[in-house]
Amino acid sequence: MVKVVGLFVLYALLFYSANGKTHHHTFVVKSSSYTRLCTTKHILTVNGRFPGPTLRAQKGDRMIIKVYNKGEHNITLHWHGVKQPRNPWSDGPAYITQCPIQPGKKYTYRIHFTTEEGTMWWHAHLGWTRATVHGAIIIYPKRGSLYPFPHPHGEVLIILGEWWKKDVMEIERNATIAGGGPLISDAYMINGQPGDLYPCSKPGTFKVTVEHGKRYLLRIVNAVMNDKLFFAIAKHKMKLVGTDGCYTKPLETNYIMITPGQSMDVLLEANRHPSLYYMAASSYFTIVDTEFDNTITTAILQYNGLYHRSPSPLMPHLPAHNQTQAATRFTKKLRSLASKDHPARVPLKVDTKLFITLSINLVNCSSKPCEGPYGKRFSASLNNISFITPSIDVLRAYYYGLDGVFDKDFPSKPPNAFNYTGNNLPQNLLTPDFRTKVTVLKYNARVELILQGTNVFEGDNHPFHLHGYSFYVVGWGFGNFNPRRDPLRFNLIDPPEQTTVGVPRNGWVAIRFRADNPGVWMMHCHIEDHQEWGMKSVFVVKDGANPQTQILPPPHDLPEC
Ligand SMILES: *[C@@H]1O[C@H](CO)[C@@H](O)[C@H](O)[C@H]1NC(C)=O
Ligand SMILES: *[C@@H]1O[C@H](CO)[C@@H](O)[C@H](O)[C@H]1NC(C)=O
Ligand SMILES: *[C@@H]1O[C@H](CO)[C@@H](O)[C@H](O)[C@H]1NC(C)=O
Ligand SMILES: *[C@@H]1O[C@H](CO)[C@@H](O)[C@H](O)[C@H]1NC(C)=O
Ligand SMILES: *[C@@H]1O[C@H](CO)[C@@H](O)[C@H](O)[C@H]1NC(C)=O
Ligand SMILES: *[C@@H]1O[C@H](CO)[C@@H](O)[C@H](O)[C@H]1NC(C)=O
Ligand SMILES: [Cu+2]
Repeated sequence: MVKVVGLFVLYALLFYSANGKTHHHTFVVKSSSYTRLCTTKHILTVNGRFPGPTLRAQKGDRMIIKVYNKGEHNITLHWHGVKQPRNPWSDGPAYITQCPIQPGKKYTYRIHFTTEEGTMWWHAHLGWTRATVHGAIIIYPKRGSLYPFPHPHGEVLIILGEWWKKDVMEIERNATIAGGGPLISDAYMINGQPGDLYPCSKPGTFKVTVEHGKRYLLRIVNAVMNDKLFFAIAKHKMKLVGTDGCYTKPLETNYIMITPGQSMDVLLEANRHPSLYYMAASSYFTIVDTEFDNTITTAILQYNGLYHRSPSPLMPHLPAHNQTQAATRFTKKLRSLASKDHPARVPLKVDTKLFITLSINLVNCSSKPCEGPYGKRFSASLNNISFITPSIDVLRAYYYGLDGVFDKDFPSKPPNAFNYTGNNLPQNLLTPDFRTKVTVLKYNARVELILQGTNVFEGDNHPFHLHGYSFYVVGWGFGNFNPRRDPLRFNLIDPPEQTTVGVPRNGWVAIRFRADNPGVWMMHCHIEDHQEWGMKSVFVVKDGANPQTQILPPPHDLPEC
């Protein structure tokens, strides 16, 4: 009898921990009125909120999210950094894994949190809708397990965003027609608020109150469209403990550099003189002679207590916008935790090697003069392929074997070798090839991917995001990747595990992952401009031999094109 009860308890525990809890949410996408920078405008929101609702769960839990599109734009939602094992149907990128949810229509996303732990986020994945349709995802350790760092007294969510006084959908439309760079933003924001340094913004400035002597976990998400940011807190050091939903070795730092798409968890000890301190963010921007949003967003960290007078908050030191040295001084120190409970499972052997160049291109205009440099249009490419978005999704075409939607021969290396990071590159490199090509990977392939930045037209730091996976950043450097010398320096012990990595301007990164998630997964630059110009591609990961390693069947409510 005792044995039976014991077995039952064991079974119940296993069942419970294997399945977790299922959370239900309803997301109503609709237009709402918001006033920022002295101007009122209508923006697309979820449930009328900006930033959108925060999703909270524990590792192993599931979520069912019913989305109703009551707005006037097509939309899809993506769960950024969540692997969605075997279920690309709920991943979200428009025309890659689903057709848009059209105005008046609905779709239910099914999310399964498996290995992720920490801060991630969700956002719309169709053009510029993500400028205002985004929010955080927080995954706590499983019941009965702890953080791999001292327990914080409280947590503070910091969502970095970007604001335009004009309508973002119209800005996108205009830029697409004219072929130039879109209007730069009027402000950056912390939790939807520009902060004290912008007009009409002071009363709304985000403020957090802390107790002296306590420890806080800051969960930072970069949800801006086009800019990498430096973020710092006056007089306070931060201790980085996680990136993109994976733990890191604790890293003490005065500032972080965070690219669009990345999230970072940092510990803050409230151990300074009780007062008011600014948290602030500004752009890390490396392209010369190009206009960018050179403003600073602030929020206030206030110690609880009574002060004789209300002091004005101190400003932190933020590196200058072009301080690549400061950016790399931070990123080069990132290491995964690689502990017994959170091991680094880096593929030590590789059977699939890919080498992909990242270029910004310029193409001739067919009719009227265009607004890009030299009267041309902007474009962007991977291995010289500028991705043409198909009119039905790649996943459906793959699953049902529909012909004519995509080709399977995305090149595994650049079609022509050249000095990728050279100066004054020949003009004929400017024009890419416009195609819808995917890379097919065998199930469980051990993949090494070199992402090589190029100086075609202009080099930039491109934050690359892979859907369906996390990957290990085993190496990086400036200049051209050297296949003989550079692999000797790869870190196969404790490389950072990420889902978005900034490829240094005129440099490269090497990532490794095991292709153990069958499906159709997008990879793209998370600078919105670049991805719209074509700096994106798709991996089709084939099914494994047994049903547990195969893609799930499509849901019955999948939107139609
Ligand atoms: C878009 O272009 C039109 C026509 O040139 C112009 O009137 C409008 O102000 C532009 N909108 C934005 C948001 O730039
Ligand atoms: C950064 O820009 C400033 C001017 O804004 C310039 O003086 C400085 O040389 C630049 N530094 C680097 C590292 O490019
Ligand atoms: C683009 O236009 C330039 C100038 O008219 C011309 O020299 C060049 O051959 C064109 N390139 C392509 C790819 O058509
Ligand atoms: C490539 O270009 C860079 C920058 O101009 C230069 O320093 C380097 O020597 C070139 N490499 C080769 C192999 O030509
Ligand atoms: C890219 O493709 C275009 C069109 O096929 C071709 O003209 C150009 O030479 C290619 N560029 C490179 C760098 O391979
Ligand atoms: C919305 O999506 C449908 C299906 O793909 C498409 O036919 C329609 O043109 C889209 N609407 C807009 C405004 O892009
Ligand atoms: Cu980019």
